[in-house]
Amino acid sequence: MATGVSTTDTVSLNGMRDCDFLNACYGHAVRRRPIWIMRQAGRYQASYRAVRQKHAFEEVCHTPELIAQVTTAPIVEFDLDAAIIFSDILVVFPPMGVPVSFDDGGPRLASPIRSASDLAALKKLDVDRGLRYVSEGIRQTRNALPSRIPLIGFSGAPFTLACYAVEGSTSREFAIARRFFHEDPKSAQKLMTHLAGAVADHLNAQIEAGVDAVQLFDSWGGLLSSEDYRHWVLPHLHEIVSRIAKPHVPVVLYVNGASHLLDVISEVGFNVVSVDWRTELNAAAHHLTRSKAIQGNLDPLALFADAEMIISRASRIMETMDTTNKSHIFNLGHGILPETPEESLRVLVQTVHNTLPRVI
Ligand code: 1CP
Repeated sequence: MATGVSTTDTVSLNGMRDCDFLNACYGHAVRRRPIWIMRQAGRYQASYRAVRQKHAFEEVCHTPELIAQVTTAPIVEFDLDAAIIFSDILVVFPPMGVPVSFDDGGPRLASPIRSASDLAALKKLDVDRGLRYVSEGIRQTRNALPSRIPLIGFSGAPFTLACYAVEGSTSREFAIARRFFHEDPKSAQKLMTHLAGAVADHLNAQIEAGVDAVQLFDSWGGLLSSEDYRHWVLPHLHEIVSRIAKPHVPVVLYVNGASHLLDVISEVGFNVVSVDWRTELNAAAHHLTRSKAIQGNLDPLALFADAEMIISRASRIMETMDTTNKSHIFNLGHGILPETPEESLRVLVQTVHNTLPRVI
């Protein structure tokens, strides 16, 4: 099922008639090619590190005033064209009865879900009670942000959430999680259904609180073959998209390592698909027939090159996108790394803003 496609020439949401990011999501003309960066509020910023000196990560995530502050900072500091609400994909777990902590090795779940009985103990997500602080953070961020800047809400996609739920921590291959899908497919499907319901509720609550677009992060979806992605993931993506469908809230899907999944993903009809640096932009444009825009796809490590090389690589991405029939939202292929020089991001944003967008 296709997500809402506007019939007007420009998108008018929250008074954002001329919003380049939202117009690009619908394949409409833009004045300037929009750019935002996954994990744009994070440790590469001196201002974020200063906040984290005083507050633990969890405290920032739970405090609406701090959410508004760190979400707004990269817009002001780097002239980015969209903000993404400061939160984490794992916030859905504690209200389901699965505590999560964060240390230097990444997230840890106290009680991973590895059996039918673990699954039976999993609570239904009550967003109004359990994630009220996210909605309040969105409201305060909306007030703090310049009115021309759209705010993106997000959730982990069900498979990526299932990876963490079963594995209990991060992993390169998520072998424990993928083994669970093969060993106990019935429980795995139940887990996916449970998570898909939670994702839809969480995204709808964010839309109600005032976000202008939503992005689903399927960071580990690329670990699956296209056959398994179709079987285990696709029905749940269809369900989420149909449950959140609003004509003026575009839906973006990010999948890391999606080259082999493009045809499968295309069936859902996301407004925008965000791809990593290994995915060929021409191939993505060719296969994603139902999407209006492609987001991506500079390698986050490319921001460690000198300015000349950053400009050249960014320009090549834009030239390639201009040969396709899709709009382009500039982004990295994955989150910006904590050690990235701030100056590199400034060079990148300037390069994108100084390059004329293709006339549609
Ligand atoms: O020390 C710190 O400040 C914690 C680092 C950190 C940050 C800044 C974590 C822990 N989460 C976040 C914020 C965050 N996470 C955002 C904020 C908004 C923005 O982009 O600016 C977003 C969108 C996320 C999403 C997220 N969290 C994803 C999906 C995107 C991706 O990177 O693939 C995933 C997989 C997570 C889990 C997570 N949370 C934190 C870490 C270090 C991780 C990744 C662990 C891993 O590699 O598996």
